[in-house]
Amino acid sequence: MTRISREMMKDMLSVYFIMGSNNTDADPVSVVKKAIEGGATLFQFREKGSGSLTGEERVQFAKQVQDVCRQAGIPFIINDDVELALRLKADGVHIGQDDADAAETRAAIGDMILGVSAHNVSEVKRAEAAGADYVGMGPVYPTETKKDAEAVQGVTLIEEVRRQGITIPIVGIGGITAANAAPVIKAGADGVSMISAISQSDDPKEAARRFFEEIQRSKAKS
Ligand code: TZP
Ligand code: MG
Repeated sequence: MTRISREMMKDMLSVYFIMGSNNTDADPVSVVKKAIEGGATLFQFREKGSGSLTGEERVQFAKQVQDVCRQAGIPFIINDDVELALRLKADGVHIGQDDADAAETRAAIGDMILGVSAHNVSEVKRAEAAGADYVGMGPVYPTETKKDAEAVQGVTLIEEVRRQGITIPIVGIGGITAANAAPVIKAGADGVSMISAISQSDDPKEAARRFFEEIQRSKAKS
């Protein structure tokens, strides 16, 4: 295998759906299925926080979701668990600043996709140098989903990263809906990621479809 190209990565980041079983009251596997039917382009398995599955139950759930992603041809990324990602032969891993060292993670996963959360320009530069394929930046808007999220930053940090000529693929995160996604792309992001706007929608397929249309439109303009 070889590392994913930047062009492909930027395409995949368009509608990056993230979810764990505790982010929905519906059947989580069917929510993922519907999100992909609607247009999600990438999926992150993020099974953490109160009420989340643990141990073998978590692993079995991950495998089910991975199957759904495989059948749909959508890459399956695992949040913060290199061991599980290697065990399941996932398509990638996403780590936060407090989770693991990005360079060590890159060494452990070979050419799998590596995403790193970054909250300022120097974290973006370090992630890029350590071999990240993309950075997640946020929270762009206020979020109810991540209780320990950093301060809301709007789109100014994404603009600043691009102003400095940094070209790593970027995905915005935090409180993003189809209605407020356009400024994130305009600022220089290659896509948006979301949990609740899809996972808590009564119609996850339609919610994902709206994101997809909005992002296609915004990318065509930028
Ligand atoms: N990291 C920063 S904000 C956030 C994460 C995981 C939560 C995003 O969830 P939502 O529901 O899309 O605001
Ligand atoms: Mg983390």
